[in-house]
Amino acid sequence: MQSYRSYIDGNWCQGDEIWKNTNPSDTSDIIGECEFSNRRQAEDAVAAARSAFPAWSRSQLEERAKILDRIGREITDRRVELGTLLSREEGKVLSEGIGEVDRAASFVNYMAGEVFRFDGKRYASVRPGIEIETTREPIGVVLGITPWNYPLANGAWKVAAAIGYGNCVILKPSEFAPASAWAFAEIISRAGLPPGVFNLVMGTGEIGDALVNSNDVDGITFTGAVPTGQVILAKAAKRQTRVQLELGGKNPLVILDDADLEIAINCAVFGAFSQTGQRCTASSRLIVTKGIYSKFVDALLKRTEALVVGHALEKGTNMGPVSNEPQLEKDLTYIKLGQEEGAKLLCGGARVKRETAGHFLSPAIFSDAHNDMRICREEIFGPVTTVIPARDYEEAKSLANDTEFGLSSGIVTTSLKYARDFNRNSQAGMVAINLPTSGIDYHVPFGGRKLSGFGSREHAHSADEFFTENKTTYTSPGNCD
Ligand code: UN1
Repeated sequence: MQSYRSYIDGNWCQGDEIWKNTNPSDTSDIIGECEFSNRRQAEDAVAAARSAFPAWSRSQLEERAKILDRIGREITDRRVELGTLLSREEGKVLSEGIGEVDRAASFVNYMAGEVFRFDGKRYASVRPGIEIETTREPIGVVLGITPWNYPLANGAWKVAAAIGYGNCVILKPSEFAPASAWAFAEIISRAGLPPGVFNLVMGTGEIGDALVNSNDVDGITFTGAVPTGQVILAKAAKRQTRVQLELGGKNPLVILDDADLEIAINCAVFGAFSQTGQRCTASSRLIVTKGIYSKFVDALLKRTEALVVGHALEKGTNMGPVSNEPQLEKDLTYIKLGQEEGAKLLCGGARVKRETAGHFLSPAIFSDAHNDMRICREEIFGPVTTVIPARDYEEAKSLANDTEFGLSSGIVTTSLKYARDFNRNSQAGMVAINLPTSGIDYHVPFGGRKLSGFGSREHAHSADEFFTENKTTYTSPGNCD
C-alpha cells in the first residue's frame, strides 16, 4: 500500500498518525495511507525553507524555468494515470480528473515562461540627475494550504508561482485528498530543486494551524472555506504576514426572459452540478425572471433528472459521489433545512445506493426559493442549487449582489444592454456572460470580492503581487566614474 509521507528538506519523513485515504465512490477501496506530520516536522519544514531561501532567491532564471518545465512535462505525460488517481480519491468523474491534471500542467508551464518576465521598470525622477527603478523580489517562505476539491491544480498554481518567483514553499494539502498532492510532490522531488525549496507537510487543520502560527513564514496563500480563512487572517495580522485568501461563494446565475433556453440550461446544469457542485465557483443561486421561470424550471428538472450519479471511474457517470462523509452530512443538513425554510425540493437531495458503497447523493434543486433563506445565503459546497424568482432584470441584479460573497457571477441573456450593465454592476471578482459561473483560464487573474477573497489575485502575472515584494531604488550618479 502506498504511504504518503511528508517531504522536508529533501527527505521523505515518516509521520506519527496514519489516515486511510478512501475512495468516495467505493469506501472499501483504500487508496493509500497518509502519514501525518508532527509539530516538530512542521517546524523543520519552515526552517528548511528558510535556510534554502537565500540561494534559491538568487537562482538563475533558466534553472527555475527548466525545473518547472520538467514538472509540467511529467504531469502531462502521466495525465491519464494522475487523472484516474485524482478521480479515485476525490470523486470527480474521469474527464474532470484529467481536466484538472491538464490545468495543473498548464499553470506550471505558464510559470516556466513567466519567470523570464519577472522584471522591473525605470522612471524619471522629479529631482534632477536622479534615476529611479522599481524591482520585485521574492518574499521568502511561503505557506500554501489547499483544499480537497482541487487536490492537484490548486497545489500546482501555488507552488509553481512560489518557486518560479524565487520563494521557498511549504505545501499543506487537505487530508481528505492527499494522494494527488503527494504524487505532485514526488514529481517535484525528482525535478532538480535544491533541498528545502519545496516541502510537503501532511496533516489536518491542526498541523496547518502550527504552520500558520510559525514566526518564520512570510506569506500564506490559502484556498478553502471562509471561517478558516478568517482565522488565518486574524493570526497573520498579528505578525503582519501577508495573506492571500481564495474562499467560498454563493454564486448567482441570472437568467433573463430573453435568454436562449438551451444555453441557460447548459450553464445552470454545469455550474450547479459539475464536480458534484464542489467548486467555489458553483452556481448555487439561479435567479430567473418571471417570463421564462416555469419553462426554465421544467427544462432544468428534466436535464438534472437525466444525470447519471455513480462511481467516478465508471463509464457513463455524469456526476460522481460527494467527496467525503462530513461533506455529505453537511449537504443533507442543508437539504433538510431548505425544506423547513419552505423552498420546494423539486428533485434529488437523497442518498443513492449503487453497487459500491460510496457517498452518492442525487443532485438537488430547490425552486421558489427566497434570497433570505439560509440555503441561499450560506455556502453548501455540494450538488444543491436554488431557483429564485425575480420580477425583472433590475430585481435579478439586486438579488445577485445581495450576498456576503463575491467570487463569481453569471448572466444568460441575448441583450447586450443587460449583459453590459450586469458586468459593470456585479460585485464579483469574475463575471460570466452566457457561460457557466464555473470554469476558469489559467493565464488571467482569479479571485473574489467581499467574503470570497482577500489579498491579491491568483494566477497569471497577477500572482507576482502576492509572491513578490516591490522595491523602489533611487540612484544618483554621485561621484561615480
Ligand atoms: C473553477 O471554477 O474551475 O476551489 C475554478 C475552487 C477554486 C477553483 C475553481 N479555487 O473551486
